[in-house]
Amino acid sequence: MTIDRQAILKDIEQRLLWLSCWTIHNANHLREKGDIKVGGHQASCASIVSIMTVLYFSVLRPEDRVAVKPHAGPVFHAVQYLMNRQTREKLEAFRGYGGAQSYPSRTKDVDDVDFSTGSVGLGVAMTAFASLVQDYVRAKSWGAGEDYGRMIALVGDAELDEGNVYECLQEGWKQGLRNTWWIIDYNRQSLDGVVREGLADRIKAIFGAFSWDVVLLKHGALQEQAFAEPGGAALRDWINRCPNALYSALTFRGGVAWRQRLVDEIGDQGDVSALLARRSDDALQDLMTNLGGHCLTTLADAFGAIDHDRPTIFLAYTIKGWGTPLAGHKDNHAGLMTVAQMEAFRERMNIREGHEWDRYEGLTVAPGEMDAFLAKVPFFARGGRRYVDDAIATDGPVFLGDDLLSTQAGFGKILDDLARRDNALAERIVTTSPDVTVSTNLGSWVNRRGLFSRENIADTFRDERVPSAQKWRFSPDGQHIELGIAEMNFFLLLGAAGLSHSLFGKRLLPVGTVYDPFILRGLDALNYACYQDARFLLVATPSGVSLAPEGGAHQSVGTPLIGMSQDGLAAFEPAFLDELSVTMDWAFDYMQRDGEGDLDERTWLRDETGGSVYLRLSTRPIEQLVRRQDPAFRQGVVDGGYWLRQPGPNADVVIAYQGCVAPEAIEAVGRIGEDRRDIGLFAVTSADRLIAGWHAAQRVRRRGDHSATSHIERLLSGLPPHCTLITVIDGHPATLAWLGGVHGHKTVALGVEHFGQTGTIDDLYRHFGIDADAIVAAASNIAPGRPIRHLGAVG
Ligand SMILES: Cc1ncc(C[n+]2csc(CCOP(=O)(O)OP(=O)(O)O)c2C)c(N)n1
Ligand SMILES: [Mg+2]
Repeated sequence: MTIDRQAILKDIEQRLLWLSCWTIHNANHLREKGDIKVGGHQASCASIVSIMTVLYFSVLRPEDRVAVKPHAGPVFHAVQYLMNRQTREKLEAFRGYGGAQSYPSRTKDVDDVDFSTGSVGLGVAMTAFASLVQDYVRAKSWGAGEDYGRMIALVGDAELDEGNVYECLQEGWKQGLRNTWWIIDYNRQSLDGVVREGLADRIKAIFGAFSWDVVLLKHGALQEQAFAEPGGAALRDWINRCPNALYSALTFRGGVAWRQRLVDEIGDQGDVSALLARRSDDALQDLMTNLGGHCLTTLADAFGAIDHDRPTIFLAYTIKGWGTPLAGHKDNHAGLMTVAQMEAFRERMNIREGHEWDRYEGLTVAPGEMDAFLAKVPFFARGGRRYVDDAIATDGPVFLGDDLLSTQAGFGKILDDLARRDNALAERIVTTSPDVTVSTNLGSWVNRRGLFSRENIADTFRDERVPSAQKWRFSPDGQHIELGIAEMNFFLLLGAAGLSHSLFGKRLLPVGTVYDPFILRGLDALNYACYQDARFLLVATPSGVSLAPEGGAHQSVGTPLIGMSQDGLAAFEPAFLDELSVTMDWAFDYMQRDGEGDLDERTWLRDETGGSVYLRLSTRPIEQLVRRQDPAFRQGVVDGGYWLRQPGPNADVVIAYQGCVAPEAIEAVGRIGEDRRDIGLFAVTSADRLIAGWHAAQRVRRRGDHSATSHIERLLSGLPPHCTLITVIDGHPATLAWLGGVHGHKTVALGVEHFGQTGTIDDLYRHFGIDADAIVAAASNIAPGRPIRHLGAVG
């Protein structure tokens, strides 16, 4: 670094420190919003400003992507503000309605956030999967683009407590992870306190074991200089022996306290005493807080020295609250400078009152010099870094001719059909699965399209002529990414692959298969992927209790409710193959939409914006009693439901079902129909889309457009008031129980509320009361009319 450059970077670092603390202060003390304090995080910002200064203004290139630790959000916004890419209005409204977000958000912020963060640990691992996706895309004939970027995570040290970080380490090692940097803001403080001694040694050992390079940034240049002075070695030893908590406490207390302690413990009246005596109290505080993560030169040298693509972790020692009166206090995580402290801080930072938001306030270099410097910062040289890629046309539904098949098997056959095609759709599909590739029916797709790895790996079993249905050949052309069992990794990969068009300019159509109950294992990562607006098709089997003898531990009860409540995810549970075919074709299109948020005036769904899709499928083979491909059928399937048997005007009973209990519902209708008039049978393909449309139409009506009517309101509008709805699902009954609320019909909701019981499908359906007998009994008990003759035995 030249002297000038160093001065400019120092100025920028101080501007970032000021602006981030001011943004938070402003949101808490100045904005009118009652007396609610919204939390500090000034200390979390202060500990990482030096690192972010060096990265954003010197080291990064436009192709690099960064996940910023959640509580450094204000620093990130300050970086963008300095570059004129964030507005003062948004910063003044920080954490407010329409303002800059507390934690960087791809979807809600306007300033080019690469990866959202917030749930600690996920942004960290996301970078590893983004790197894997980068490798995948660039290995393909259609994937050429800009240079390989480094996927960088700025990590709070407490984030390393999150298990998903280590799950991803193991996966990364298997996949030959590269171009990934994790920079640990090692301030040795979390939310509640100071981290245990010796964490650095554990980190070194763990990351070393997975072939990461570990770079320690413990001391800054000032400290290194002092260590070279007579007595310096003793000072170095003392620092290295000093417990984290004591170091933090002395930092908080300042120069006088340092001197007292150091004199007490290593003051020898000789070299060390002289070394200390040469420094004022302020200079001593500067020296002792000059850790590697706060030294611009040390940081720039360390990042600049990396001339390889191996994954690298930088352990940058920092001080939480560095440069502020909060420095080092163990309670400073949510701490906030008082108005008086902020005043003193303002003066020390050379900020004139009323000029707090001025971009160049308090600079030591001339504004012209700063202008010239900022105009050439490499990271910002190309402007915005959000890419787009053309949408890929779908081929229309692949209809299957089978008479008896499960939706899971149907899914495998449809993918197999797509795999035979030589077109863009087949080319851009990438599948993945957490070690359940074969058991979720992806086998034939993988046989045709191969597994991805950067290097060719032969299929040993095939070469050794061991007969196997699976051709397990790895190559750069492969289109299946095989993951270990960790479901967090699975959802993080879907998240990264589902952002490929935006991150790398090349669209992928990710399809992930998982056991339905284990969605829960990766739930936060699923939520995280949706929050970032990643686009993917999630296919989950087996589901419910219909997996039967497979065992109680694998039953999923609440997943339909997850599908309904997860924002950004349209959930379907088709029963018949034709429904599945229509849904999959629609899904590939829906995943690629990026229109405005206007509501569809037929369904009142937000369909123009698109999103991800979840198919809850079943391993239960079902006789294909429904064979339809006509437009009305297709529309009904996509909108969330259709009449399998239209109710008559005097219907006493309507049976509504979702998913693989269709045969039970159909049988029950046949039996009830003899004794009840006009009975209707309603096939629900997506309770999620039905309820979303209903709620949206209600909102539109409240705003004055009384003509707004949703799909479900139209479908149920002809039912007489006395009609009873009986709903049934192999899942939590609340999924469909709300149907009665649409027009005020009495409802009996059948479903599963307990898990763990094993048995055949017949046993379990009887046990949980979702078989035809139970449906008939419900109709007999509750709906008025003469007794139903075909009641059968109810267990
Ligand atoms: C999954 C999750 N659990 C809990 C929190 C609440 N939380 C926010 S920050 C934090 C501790 C952060 O400590 P660290 O990572 O060391 O950050 P820094 O010290 O740099 O602020 C916690 C527990 C969260 N954001 N995400
Ligand atoms: Mg910390």
